[in-house]
Amino acid sequence: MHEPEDGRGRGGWRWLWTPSSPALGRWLLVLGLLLGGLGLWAAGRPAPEEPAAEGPRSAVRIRPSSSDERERILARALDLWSERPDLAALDVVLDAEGLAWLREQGVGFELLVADVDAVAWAERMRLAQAELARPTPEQWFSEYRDLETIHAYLDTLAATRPDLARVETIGRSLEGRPLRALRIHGHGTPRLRMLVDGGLHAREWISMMVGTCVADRLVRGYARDERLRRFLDEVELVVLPVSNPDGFVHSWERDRYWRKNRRGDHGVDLNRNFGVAWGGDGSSDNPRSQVYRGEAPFSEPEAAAIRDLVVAEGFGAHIDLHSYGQLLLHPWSYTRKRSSDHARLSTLATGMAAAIKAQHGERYRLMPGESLYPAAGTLMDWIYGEQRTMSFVIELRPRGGTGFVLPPEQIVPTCDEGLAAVLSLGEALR
Ligand code: 0X9
Ligand code: ZN
Repeated sequence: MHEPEDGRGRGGWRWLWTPSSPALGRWLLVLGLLLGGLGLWAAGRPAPEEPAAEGPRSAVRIRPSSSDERERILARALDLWSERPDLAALDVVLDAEGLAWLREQGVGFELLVADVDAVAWAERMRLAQAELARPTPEQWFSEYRDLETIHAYLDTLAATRPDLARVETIGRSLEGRPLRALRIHGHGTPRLRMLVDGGLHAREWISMMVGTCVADRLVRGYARDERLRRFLDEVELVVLPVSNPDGFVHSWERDRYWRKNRRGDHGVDLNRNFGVAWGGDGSSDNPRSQVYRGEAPFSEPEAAAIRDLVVAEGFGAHIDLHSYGQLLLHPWSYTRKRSSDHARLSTLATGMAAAIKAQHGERYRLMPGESLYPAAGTLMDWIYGEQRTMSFVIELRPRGGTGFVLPPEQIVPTCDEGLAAVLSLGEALR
């Protein structure tokens, strides 16, 4: 994410109705909302904020023709979703006035999501129904799960194989929620320690699901899968699926597109709060920015807890799960300078990309983080800089599409890709 735009992300849940809807559609919609609302109530979840009556906010992909144009677009954007290296594309959120402004300026754009709040609302309604049903283990990854459900699932995994897995609380969030991790290891002394974390950014829900799912595959697959058994006998894995629990709860309950933690009324981007090159390019000192770095390195308890874990453990490998864009990034994030392990890091990333492609044919492009855009104070840079840990960011599915709101049918295939990357990295380094 680039320094934006003061990154307000207007948030809240918006009304789905549009004047052009046919009457029948409207009635079905009202019925759906009522049922959904009932589901929310029955699930004991606070109702989302009153949907605002303003026009829709749309996500568009733009390829600015100059850096000047790019800056003007960013200044106008309500939110920045993603930046892409191919032709320097930007995915931004704009309101109707913003779209009209683009047209006036003659700036071409591709519409990704016509109404981002309607998409989020539809997802919320679907989830309200899903929450009423108790999933069987086979159904667990067919839908997104909230913080409490994910944390409870870690306990289930540990109870299934107490000889392989145990739950640890590595610290607490600003609002006092536990940062719960699953430590997984087979038999014998591990030759490699590996950290996999998800959910540093609240709205990137697929990353929390993939983290949990990788843990699930390893724990439940150990008994019957020779490859997984060998892997876990040699590698000790710590999986922290939700690194930003307060933000995640806020994203479920109030603002689907919330990114940061819940510091003050603005939040801090945890992936700008780590102590390597803290304060540099691609981070902001403006609390309203989506890439606000906080008052000091490790000012945020979530980042400090990860630091303490990393210092205590000495991981040889690390994957930081994010979304979206289908990218494999390696250090550095903050500078164009080649890291001294550039060749090794890109060989490892090439191996991961091949393993991912072998799953469902999806391509993940690889590059140093900075080639995407500069970002200072990231977890990946700090782990690599601090301990020379082979560290990567994986931007999971989708490539564009509906951005952070990925259809639930894609959780399992994306997990296949995440697991393939974890196994490829661990096997290369053990
Ligand atoms: O900006 C970030 O923190 C990460 N991307 S995201 O869209 N998930 O927010 C990427 C950080 C990796 N480093 C660089 N791109 N420089
Ligand atoms: Zn992210």
